[in-house]
Amino acid sequence: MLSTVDNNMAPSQAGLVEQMSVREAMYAFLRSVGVSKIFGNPGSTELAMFRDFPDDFEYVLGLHEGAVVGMADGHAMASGNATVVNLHSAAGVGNAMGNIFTAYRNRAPMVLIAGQQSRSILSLEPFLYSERATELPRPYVKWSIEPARAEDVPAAIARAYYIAMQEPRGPTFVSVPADDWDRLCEPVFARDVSRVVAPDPAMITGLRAALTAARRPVFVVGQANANAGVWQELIDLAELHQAPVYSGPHAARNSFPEDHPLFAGHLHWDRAPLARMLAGHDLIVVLGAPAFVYHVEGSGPFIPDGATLWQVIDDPSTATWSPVGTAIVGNLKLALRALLDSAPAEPREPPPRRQPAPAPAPDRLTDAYLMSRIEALHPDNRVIVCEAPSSLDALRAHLPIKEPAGYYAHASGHLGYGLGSAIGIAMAEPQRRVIALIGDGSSMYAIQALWTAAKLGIRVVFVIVNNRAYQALVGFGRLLGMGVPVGTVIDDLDFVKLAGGMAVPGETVGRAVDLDAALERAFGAAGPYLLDVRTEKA
Ligand SMILES: Cc1ncc(C[n+]2csc(CCOP(=O)(O)OP(=O)(O)O)c2C)c(N)n1
Repeated sequence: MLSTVDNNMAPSQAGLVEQMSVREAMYAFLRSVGVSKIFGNPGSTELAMFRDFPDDFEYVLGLHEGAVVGMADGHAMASGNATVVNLHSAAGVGNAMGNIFTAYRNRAPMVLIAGQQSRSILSLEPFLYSERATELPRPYVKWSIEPARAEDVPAAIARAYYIAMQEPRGPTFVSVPADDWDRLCEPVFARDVSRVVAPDPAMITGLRAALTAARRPVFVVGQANANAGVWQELIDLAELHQAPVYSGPHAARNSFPEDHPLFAGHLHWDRAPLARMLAGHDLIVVLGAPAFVYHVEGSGPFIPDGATLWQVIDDPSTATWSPVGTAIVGNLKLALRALLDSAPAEPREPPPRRQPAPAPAPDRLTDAYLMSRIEALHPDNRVIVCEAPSSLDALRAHLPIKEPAGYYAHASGHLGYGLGSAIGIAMAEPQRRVIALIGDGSSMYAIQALWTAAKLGIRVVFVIVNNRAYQALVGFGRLLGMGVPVGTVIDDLDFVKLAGGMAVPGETVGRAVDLDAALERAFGAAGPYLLDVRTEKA
C-alpha cells in the first residue's frame, strides 16, 4: 500500500525506484508540455501543491479568481498553449465561474486545478469540502474529474491538458484532494495526441464546386480562424474569389485585416438586418464562425432568398444547430488549404469598397474621437482588448484591426474578462503593445487585476472608456421603448485613485485637447498605465 512520504526522501530510499510524488509528477508533465506558469489564487486545500515550488515555474497571483481566469485565458489564447490555473475548492471555483464560462465560449485551452479537502476526512463533510466538485463548473468545462486515487492525479492532469488542447479547445477541470500531493505515483510522460480533425474531403469537394459556380460569393469569418492561425489563407481565398468578407456577429477575435479592400464590415446580431446585409449574394460561406450568433429574437428568413449557405467549423456541436445550409466539421487550416485549390468559373469583378467613416469632431471627447487618436498615435504592432460594449461601433469605425491576433474580446457576453486577459496577453507577447479598452462598468468586475499588472510590471495601457453609465443597457432600453432603465447610472468612480491604490500610475482625461499628450505618456510607459477618459455620452 502507498503511504504519505517525506518529499525530501529519494524514491530509491522509499524502495520505489520508478515513483515520485504526485506533485513532482505534475510539474514534470507540465514542464514537458511547455507550461511554466501557474495562474492562481490559493487556499489551504491547495498549499501542498506548492511545497518546494520549482524554480523554473512562476506563480502568477491574482487577487480574485475572475481576474485569475481572465489572465489565464488571455495567456492561453496569445501563447497557443494551455494555461494551468489553481483555484480554491468550491468558493474559488464559484468566483471564477463567469470567466470559466467565457473561456469555454472563447475556446481558451486551460487546465483548472481546484483544491479539495483531504480524502481521509471527506466523509465528515469538513470545512471547505466541495461536495460535488466535478459538477460545479459544468457545463462550461470540456471535462471534469476528481481522480479515484491519489496516484491517478498526474495522469488526469495530463488527460485534462490533451482535452483542453483538442479543437474546439477549452477549459478542463481537475479536483485534487489536499492529501494527494505528497503521495507516490508513477511519472506521466508527454505524448503526441492529435489536436485537430480533418474535414471530410468529399464535402470539401462540394464546397469547392459551389465556390467555382457562384456568381457573387461572400465570406463570413469568426474566431475559430484566429484560433487556427489562418490569417494569410483567408486573405488568399478572398482574393482568389474576389468575395467580400464580413466578420460574424459578436466575433471575439479578428481573422481578416479590416483595412483590406475586401473587408465588408461586421454583420448585425439581429436576424432581419443580418439577412439584408447579405442580400444579392448567391453563396454564403461561413468560415470558423457559428451561423449566426443573434442577440435578440428575430423573424423572417435566416439568409436572403436564392442564397445557399456552407459552413466550416471546428466544433461538431455548433455545426448541428445552424438552421440552414451544409456544415463541414474540421480544422480551419486544413479546410482553407484545400479550398485554395479552387477558382471561379468566370472572372469576377471586385466588389465595391466600403465607405470610410467620417472623422469624428476633434473638439469633443467622444469614444469615436478616442479610438481615432489611438489609431493615429499607435497604428501598428498593437493588440486591442475591448470590453466597452457601447463603444464597439466607434471602435469598428475608427480603430481598424489590421494584424493577426490583434483583437480579443469575450465570446460569452460576460463582463470581467478584459482587464485580466489583457495582462495575460501582454505576458505572452511582451513585444507588442496591449491596449485594453474597458468600460467603466466592465472594469469593476475585475479591477483587482491591476494589482497583478503592477506587481509584475506588465506593459498594458488600460483605457477606461468612462461614460459614467452602463450605456449599452441604456441603449438597449431605448430599443425596448424604455426610458433610462433603473440600475444603469454608475457615476462617482475614481479610476485613477483605484489604480493608484494598486500601484498602477494613471491620469484622468476630461478634455479632447488633452487626449494626445495623455496617450503619448501611456504608450511610453515602461509598465502598466491607466487613463480614465471621461467620454461624452452618446
Ligand atoms: C457579469 C455581467 N453582468 C452584467 C452584464 C450586463 N451588462 C451588459 S452591458 C453592461 C454595461 C457595461 O457598462 P460599461 O462597461 O460601462 O460599458 P458601456 O455599456 O457604458 O459602454 C452590463 C452591466 C454582463 N454582460 N455581464
